[in-house]
Amino acid sequence: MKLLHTADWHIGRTLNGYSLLDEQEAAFKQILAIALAEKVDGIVIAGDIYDRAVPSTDAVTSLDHMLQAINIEHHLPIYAIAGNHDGAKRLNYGREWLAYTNFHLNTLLAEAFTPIETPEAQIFMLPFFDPIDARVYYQQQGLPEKQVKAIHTINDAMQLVLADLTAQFDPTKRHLLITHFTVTPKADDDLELTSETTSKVGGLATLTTDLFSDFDYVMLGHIHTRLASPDPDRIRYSGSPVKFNVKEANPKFHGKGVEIITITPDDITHEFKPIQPKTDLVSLKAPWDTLLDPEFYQQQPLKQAWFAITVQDFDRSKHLNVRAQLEQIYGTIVELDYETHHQAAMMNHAQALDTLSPDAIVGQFFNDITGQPLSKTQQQLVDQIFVNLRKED
Ligand SMILES: [Mn+2]
Repeated sequence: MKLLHTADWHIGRTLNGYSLLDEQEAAFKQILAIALAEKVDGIVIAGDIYDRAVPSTDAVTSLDHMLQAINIEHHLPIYAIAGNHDGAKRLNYGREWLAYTNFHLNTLLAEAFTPIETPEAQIFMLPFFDPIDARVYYQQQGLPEKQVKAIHTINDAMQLVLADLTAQFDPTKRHLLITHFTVTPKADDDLELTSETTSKVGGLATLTTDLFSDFDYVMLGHIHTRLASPDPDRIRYSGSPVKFNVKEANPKFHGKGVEIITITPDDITHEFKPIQPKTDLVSLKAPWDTLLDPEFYQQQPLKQAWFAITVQDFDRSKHLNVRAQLEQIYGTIVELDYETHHQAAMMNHAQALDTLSPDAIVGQFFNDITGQPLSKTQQQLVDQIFVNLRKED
């Protein structure tokens, strides 16, 4: 059996006010083409399908076309769960009908306890939930009040939920999990002896890989880069198909795509398949004169990419219509930042801060911001504040 693993589509998302819908549709076409070329048996969407609980009409229409193409036009099963960005109740609409065409959709915790059965595997689909959802669910299940009240953290909740999932295991099949959380590698093996305490105290807010050890493979959503996968072989993020923020313009974040999971009786493997951006996101940091120098800008994908530009060493008072001038050369600028003389100077000071006294740091800061040293009165005021502070110690 082969599955295509993707997540975090965030349909309807914008980047500093620019719609990403064209970008998302272009990525979708590639996802579908990969699914068909690889002849997968289904497409997994591990949460954050929409960007918001109440998506725009454009987002709804766009996603509708995508899901129709997969499920109706190409008869491919869909295994989708809600993420923290999705409105679980709204997204749930039509769930029972969708199942008739093998569009499997879980948005609520209560739906997670019946796996989808294929001849080779049980596919468990656990949507995003919080500890309160788990309390409500287990209360309804008649769990003793004391145990319900003991659910404080996602870790507490997950231990109960996973125990109930593994209770459904068919030992003749592989056990796959689709879910949407931050999962981190299990702490040092040195801590093994104290794991009883670490899981209760240290692991309060996060989930660690050891919780999922009963599953043969876990397909995650939530973190937008596959490089965050907490277990490189078995517990993986697919990452988002599209770059959503300027931070991801950094080349080290390059490599958006999907994963193809191949499940055989004795092995489960994954393979990354890249997706090319329609409009790339390029981050530049240079002084004003450089940015306007043809020798520099002719090296850039002018008017073809989106640019995030930081103007270094910048004196704002000397230039007008900065954005307009840059846009004329570069095209769309989704983010424009300035690094002033002061900021650059402060960055340099930052290294020296350790060696300065507190009142000297204040003086330095004042000088950096105003370009002038503290006056005698101001200096006395600062001194007095520090004297008072020391007294309070
Ligand atoms: Mn997300």
